[in-house]
Amino acid sequence: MARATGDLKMLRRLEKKILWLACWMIDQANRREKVDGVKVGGHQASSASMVSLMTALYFDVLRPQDRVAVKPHASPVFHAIQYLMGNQTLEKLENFRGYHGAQSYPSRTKDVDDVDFSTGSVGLGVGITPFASLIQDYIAAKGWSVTGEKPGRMIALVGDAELDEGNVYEALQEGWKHDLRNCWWIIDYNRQSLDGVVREGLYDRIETVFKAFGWDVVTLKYGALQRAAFEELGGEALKEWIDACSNQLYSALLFQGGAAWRKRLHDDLGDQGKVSALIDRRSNDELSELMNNLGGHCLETLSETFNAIDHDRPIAFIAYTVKGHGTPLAGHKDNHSGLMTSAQVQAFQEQMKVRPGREWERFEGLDGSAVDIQAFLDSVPFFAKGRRRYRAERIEIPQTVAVSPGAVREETSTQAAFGRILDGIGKSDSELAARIVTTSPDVTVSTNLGPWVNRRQLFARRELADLFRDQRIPSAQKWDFSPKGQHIELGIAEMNLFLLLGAAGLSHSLFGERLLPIGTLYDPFVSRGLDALNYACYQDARFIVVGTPSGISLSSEGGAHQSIAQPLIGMSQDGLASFEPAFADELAIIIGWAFDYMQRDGDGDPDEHTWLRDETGGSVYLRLSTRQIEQPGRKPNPHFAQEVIDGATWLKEPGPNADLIIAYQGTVATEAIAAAGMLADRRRDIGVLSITSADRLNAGWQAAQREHARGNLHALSHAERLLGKLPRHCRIVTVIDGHPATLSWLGGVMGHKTVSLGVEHFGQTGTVKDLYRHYGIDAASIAETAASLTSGRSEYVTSLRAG
Ligand SMILES: Cc1ncc(C[n+]2csc(CCOP(=O)(O)OP(=O)(O)O)c2C)c(N)n1
Ligand SMILES: [Mg+2]
Repeated sequence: MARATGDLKMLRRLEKKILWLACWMIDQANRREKVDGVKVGGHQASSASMVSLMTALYFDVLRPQDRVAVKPHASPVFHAIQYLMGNQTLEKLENFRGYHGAQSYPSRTKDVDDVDFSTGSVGLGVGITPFASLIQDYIAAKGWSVTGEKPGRMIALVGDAELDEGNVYEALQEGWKHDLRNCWWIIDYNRQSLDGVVREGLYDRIETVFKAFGWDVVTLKYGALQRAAFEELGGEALKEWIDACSNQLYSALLFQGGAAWRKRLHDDLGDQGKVSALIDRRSNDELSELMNNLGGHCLETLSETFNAIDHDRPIAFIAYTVKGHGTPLAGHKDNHSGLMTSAQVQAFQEQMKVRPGREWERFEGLDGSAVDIQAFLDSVPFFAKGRRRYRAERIEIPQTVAVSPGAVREETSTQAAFGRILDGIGKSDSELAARIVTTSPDVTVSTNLGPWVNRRQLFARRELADLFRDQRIPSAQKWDFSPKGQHIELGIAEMNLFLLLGAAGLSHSLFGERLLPIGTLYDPFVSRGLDALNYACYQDARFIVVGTPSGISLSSEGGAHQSIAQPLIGMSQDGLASFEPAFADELAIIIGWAFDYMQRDGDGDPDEHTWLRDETGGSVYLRLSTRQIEQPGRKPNPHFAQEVIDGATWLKEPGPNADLIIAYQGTVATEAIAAAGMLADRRRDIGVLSITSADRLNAGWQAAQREHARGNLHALSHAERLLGKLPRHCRIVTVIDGHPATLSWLGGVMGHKTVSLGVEHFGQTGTVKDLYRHYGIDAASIAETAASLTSGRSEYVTSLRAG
């Protein structure tokens, strides 16, 4: 129940104010001078649809530990609420959708008003809430909860068309497996999407689906006014009519208003005495108000229903609403991007009793005293603790991680080394080991997380022993589930992996407890979860994602399992530092660095050594391989370690007269080294550049160039330092088991002619040798390419082939 009847009155005032502010914000944004001919936009109708729901939630139902993903197009409503509470500035509202203004879609990173989850790509805000709840449970199970609160509810305010997104159902299924608690999805069931009105009968589908996954379904169909009318004589007939009415017709009548309702109801219900009298007792305005009084717009109903929930089972609330409710846009099927005209805004303003010039004033047009309203706002529980952004202590990284001698063998793959490094950490009782949480979409064993999981076990809210072990059936995997476990095993859906990494990677900020999440998946399937990866990065979640195996080096698996574009994804994804080391010693250094990088949150100036913004930190992507290759057997030193992190190091330093260098990234190191060997008798000074991160090498170069443009001519990036000492005539051949564009930019750094080898077309089945030859990344092809760049080509190529 709302706290008191007086509160309900107050909620109604706030509802009116929030609707006004949201509509005015969008209106003003669209009245700003268009400098570049691009419309500003905004969603008055989508916002209006959610005003009552959000008023009830934020001013009555929510508690500080609750976390909310707000439907993207209700961003103005959210900002209006925060503005009323003094958490959003007038300047930013006036500049909604403008440069440094309040964001079009709620953004954790770009908005100042305590956004819990960013939204924008429909379905993802919905999908992250079950995973946030799982992480909340995980933290509680470890006895860590810094807030000491009872668990928060992870709430998604869902546009009904968001339920078209497949990731929503993937999340439902995964939630069921993990015994999901404390998760509410409140569906703004306005039966409209962007292009129009949704299919009839959607309600039944939605209800059935949720129930199938073990959710409670609570329907908010009729408001208090409607329920009262149904109790009147003839009310039953009216209810039956409403229930039978199609979405299209209901919307159209809502748009047309009272007179249209009267005519239609009379036409359909005929002269049925009682119900006709029920209709005739009401004026057109009253009739319209009655038909608009759906559950999702009735503060009383909303408040009562939400506050009455006394359990932690997941709930889908289906709240019937009207898109554009309370505005002239209500119900029209084209209203998604529709904006009120000037005349409509003027009339709306008069109706809201907002005097010209006072449009932004917080209490303008509200009845009741400003002192009383302010006193009410000051007492709202949700805002009582101020901004709910936590910080967590930094977890120490033992030096041994970056050295990990156990990971290095004479011959090994980066994937095997990864497994050994994690296993080594798992053996220790360090704080680092305790804070790592791993996860994988059904590829735990095949991505080499197995040894770590055997040590650290699987997480579940309830204990579940490994039946095979109990039955003494030999198996390499010892999988006990318990609240102590540190691995969260997921089903195959990669979207869920990235949503979970997103939620776990925000744990320090959402729950005040640092987790160091590591997720593994097959590299090509990074694409399957790409939007959720982007979403996690956009929210500044912190995690390590390991794509393994990768490339055509996964030779016998064929084109469907061999990744090509992933190095470019790694380079272009903001918030993600990508590495593809060739050797185990490099990988150990990178992992040690990554644990630290994930925990950084400064915002100082770029590092003058690399010109990267390393103070801010971010997430890390490791592209690894199952291909076993001979290891160089080096002794790591600090200089080498720094270069590995900066993105490149000379495997073979070029001589003073080098006319060729071979630059490689990843497991084709062996081919690059062999090619250099084949060429060495003619080209003593040949260099081999080992690139551990095209991403960071490139980013440092870009940053230094920007610094040059600003007039700092001393800015020198790592790439410039490495390539700057090469003679001008020197050629570069680059090679990668991935798209060649990953490295082709190296030619632009100092203007050296460059040829880039790699994979551009879908892979094949075969041996590594077959495939490297087919795609021209074997040693002979590299050497041939090098030869073609210099004089005396034909004779030289002949000798190479003969050799
Ligand atoms: C992944 C994705 N695809 C497309 C869009 C474009 N889009 C924005 S809103 C919308 C329809 C939303 O309808 P609904 O969720 O019912 O919200 P309503 O506007 O009715 O409140 C679409 C298709 C988007 N934001 N994200
Ligand atoms: Mg809708």
